Amino acid sequence: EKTMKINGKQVSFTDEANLLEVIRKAGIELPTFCYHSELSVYGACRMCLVEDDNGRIMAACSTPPRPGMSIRTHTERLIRQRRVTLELLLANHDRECTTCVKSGNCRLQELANILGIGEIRFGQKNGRLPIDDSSPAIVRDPNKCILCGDCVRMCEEVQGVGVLGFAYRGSNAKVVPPFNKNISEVNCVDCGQCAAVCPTGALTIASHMEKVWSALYDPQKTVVAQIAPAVRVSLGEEFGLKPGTPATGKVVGALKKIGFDKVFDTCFAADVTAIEESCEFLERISKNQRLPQFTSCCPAWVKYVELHYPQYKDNISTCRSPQQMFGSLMKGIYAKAMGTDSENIFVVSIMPCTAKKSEAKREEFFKNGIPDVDAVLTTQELARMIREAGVVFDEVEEMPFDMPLGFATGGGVIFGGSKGVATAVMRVIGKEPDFKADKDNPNIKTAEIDYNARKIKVATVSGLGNAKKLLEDLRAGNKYYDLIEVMACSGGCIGGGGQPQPNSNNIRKSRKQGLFGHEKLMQLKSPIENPVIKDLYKDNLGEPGSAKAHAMLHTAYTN
Ligand code: HC0
Ligand code: SF4
Repeated sequence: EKTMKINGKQVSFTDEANLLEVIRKAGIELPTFCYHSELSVYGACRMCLVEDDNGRIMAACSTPPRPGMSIRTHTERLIRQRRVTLELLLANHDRECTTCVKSGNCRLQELANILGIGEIRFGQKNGRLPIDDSSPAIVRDPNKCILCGDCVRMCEEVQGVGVLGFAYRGSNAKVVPPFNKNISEVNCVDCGQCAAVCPTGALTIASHMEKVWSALYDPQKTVVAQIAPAVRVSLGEEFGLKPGTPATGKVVGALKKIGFDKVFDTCFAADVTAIEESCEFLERISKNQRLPQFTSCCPAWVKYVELHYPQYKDNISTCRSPQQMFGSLMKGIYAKAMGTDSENIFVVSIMPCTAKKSEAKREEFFKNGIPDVDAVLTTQELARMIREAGVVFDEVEEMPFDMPLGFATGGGVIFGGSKGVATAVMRVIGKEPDFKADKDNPNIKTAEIDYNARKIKVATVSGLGNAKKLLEDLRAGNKYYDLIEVMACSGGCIGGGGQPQPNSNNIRKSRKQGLFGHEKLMQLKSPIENPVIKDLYKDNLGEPGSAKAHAMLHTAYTN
């Protein structure tokens, strides 16, 4: 164990990567914009400056801790410097906080308050840059960018997509897509991870809240919600619950208070997905065709393959995602049973995800000009709507999901964390995979399953950067798997771009524990045990994989 002095007190440390980690572990908070433990160190925001006994000033994030060091974190000089840095950032920043969606959750606003910035002595830059709202998922407001580069590094280092970068120099520097194009014109996959790390309102989520309010106010419309698996263990964070606390009953209760007519569970549709996907998988295995089979429930992953690895398009399962299966079943079968029709039913998904907004708009998922899913709210947007409606979350009475589309098995619930989809698909064929980290790449988890004298090899991976490595291994013939689950966000949907911020590694772990702990309490584990789905096949679809099931639950991705 090594020791150093922070503000005159001895502090011990071990393998912390930098001074900032040691300082924070010692219970002292230093402000930062550009530091994220999962991204490379950029050292550009100059907020985490510290001073040694010789008056030397250094950025804590980019200084390795050394035994015997003695540093101070809050001297008069440091505080003055931080204030000037922040004032300069604010001078270049659109300060219309009252109308900014990020207000109350903005790091710039928070630090201006903590550092006691009362006035800004520098003149504001003239002229406003246009807002890019071309993407169905993300809105980019360059007037609010502080050039911390968090989004650039997230997109490049973690997601391996790389559609954001720095352009121009000096006071004209900007973060933009290549050639200053709009987001919709570049190879963005809508995962929203850029917005999840943006400390200000420069990258935010395209909102569907107005659309949903209008439907709720419209007496003609029957408004139904479906709640994604990952939302139940994260929404509570917006209202002071510990990350990972399951709040399913509260979410249902809150939606009813807001005015939703019915509240159903996406996990029900996830059960259907697992059944259809395993049927498709067994068929491919028996014919030895289009293997490996890739899961298709993450739309950012589907778009990633379409844009970046089109040679693998046929490997994607033809199953629609649970979100889209739900929409199709709701409008195609259950609307009638509810005494309404597909024109008057308005389906709202509550998702941890920004890419689900673009998925719902894909032309494959429209029938006669009507979308199967009308609006997609992220967890963040739902929290806003709850507040806007004056609903006190603490006091909301817990309620059960409505039947019949509110009944799910544990297999459907675990879809929200990585390994969940592949596990549920294997449960349908009667197996429980035991995933282990791959020895060559610990980010890939694999399992082998004995099935009819054949070994089935399953792999799961999350984070598109990790998926890219796996694809490269497949392409080079270094690796082979039969079934591959890919979720674009680290840890799966629990780490989605629409989840409450922060979305750090530790918080994701808690959400995952919450979700998998919640599934332990469920009586039925395998999707094929779901009684509502048994009836669905018996009364409507026939067998898994039937022509009718294909028409309603599968697709051909046409892009
Ligand atoms: Fe997911 Fe899903 S698990 S993608 O991450 O498959 O968004 O939570 O709703 O559709 O079920 C997101 C989460 C879902 C879908 C499900 C799948
Ligand atoms: Fe959306 Fe989940 Fe895919 Fe992330 S992993 S893009 S939250 S579906």
